[in-house]
Amino acid sequence: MNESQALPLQSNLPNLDVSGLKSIYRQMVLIRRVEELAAKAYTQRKILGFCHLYIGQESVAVGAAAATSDDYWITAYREHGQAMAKGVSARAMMAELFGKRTGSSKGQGGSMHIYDKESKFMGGYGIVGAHVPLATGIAWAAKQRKEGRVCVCFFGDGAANQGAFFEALCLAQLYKLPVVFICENNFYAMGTPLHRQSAVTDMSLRALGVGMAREQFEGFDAEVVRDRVGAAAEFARSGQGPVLLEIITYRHRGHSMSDPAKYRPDGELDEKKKSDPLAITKERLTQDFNVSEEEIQAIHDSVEVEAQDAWDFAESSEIPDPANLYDFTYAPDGS
Ligand SMILES: Cc1ncc(C[n+]2csc(CCOP(=O)(O)OP(=O)(O)O)c2C)c(N)n1
Ligand SMILES: [Mg+2]
Repeated sequence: MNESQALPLQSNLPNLDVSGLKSIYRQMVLIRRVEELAAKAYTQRKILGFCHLYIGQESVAVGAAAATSDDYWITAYREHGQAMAKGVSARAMMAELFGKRTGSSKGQGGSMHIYDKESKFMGGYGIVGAHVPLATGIAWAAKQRKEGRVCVCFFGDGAANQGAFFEALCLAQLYKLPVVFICENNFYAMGTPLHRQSAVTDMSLRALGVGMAREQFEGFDAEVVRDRVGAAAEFARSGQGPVLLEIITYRHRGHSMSDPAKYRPDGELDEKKKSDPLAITKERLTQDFNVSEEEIQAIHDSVEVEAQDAWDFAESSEIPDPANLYDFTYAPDGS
């Protein structure tokens, strides 16, 4: 029997002070507001194509970013919140969604293909599970270059049933690569509930087949996510090998903009909203750090200004020139 290793109980990250927690709260509020505006823009046909909102899952991205700000990230198509948590501005995000030249992918990627080399955000990907082997490759490169960085790879519960996922885990463990695989279990793959996708519903158990360290936890509290992702990153960074984290979360909206999510059992959404990540962190700020309602309101006010500015910036930016259609697909000069 080769049971996988347990993670260290706590990361070495210092506890967050009030300003650290406020910044986590502001980031989550900003992501939610930008997503709400994206939904509005979509219904006005300012955003075309697919659009998968992250509302309800903000604590996962923002908590993870607080632990791995200088590491590589790669993810799937529900990535607006992850890209912003990692460093993509609200302006560059909204402009990309609007298909404008000022967007993070020069308006040529769209919702599912946000990319930002500078913040080491290695992209969103539309093919379920296909980016997981890329994470293994990025970690391989980081190890060869002795960068001391890990690759954090996000994917869904549905993706954890895909073939390439298993191959990527197998190789990452064999070579002890610095990857933190994060399965964001939001209990649905499109309209299919978890128990109808997989006989094993503890997705962290996928690690056992390749001898990988694993952990499963609830991710509604951004501070908990920061601590556990921090512990996993320290483990991977120190050369002990990759880790599979299953983070329990929930999406408040449908799979994409065309999904009214009628397949949920009655009352489920209301029940899950009781663990809304924003409410949890707000309560911590007001109860434990005595932050006043006025200060909370000031955060929301400044977010409103930033989100509206992003909308205006996106709307007033130019569309890409068709002459550039085939540019940016391959790196110039093989660089
Ligand atoms: C290989 C492949 N198969 C099917 C699809 C269609 N598809 C898009 S999203 C999705 C569900 C994935 O669910 P999950 O991995 O749980 O991510 P979530 O949407 O919940 O974030 C499916 C089946 C696809 N894009 N790629
Ligand atoms: Mg899912």
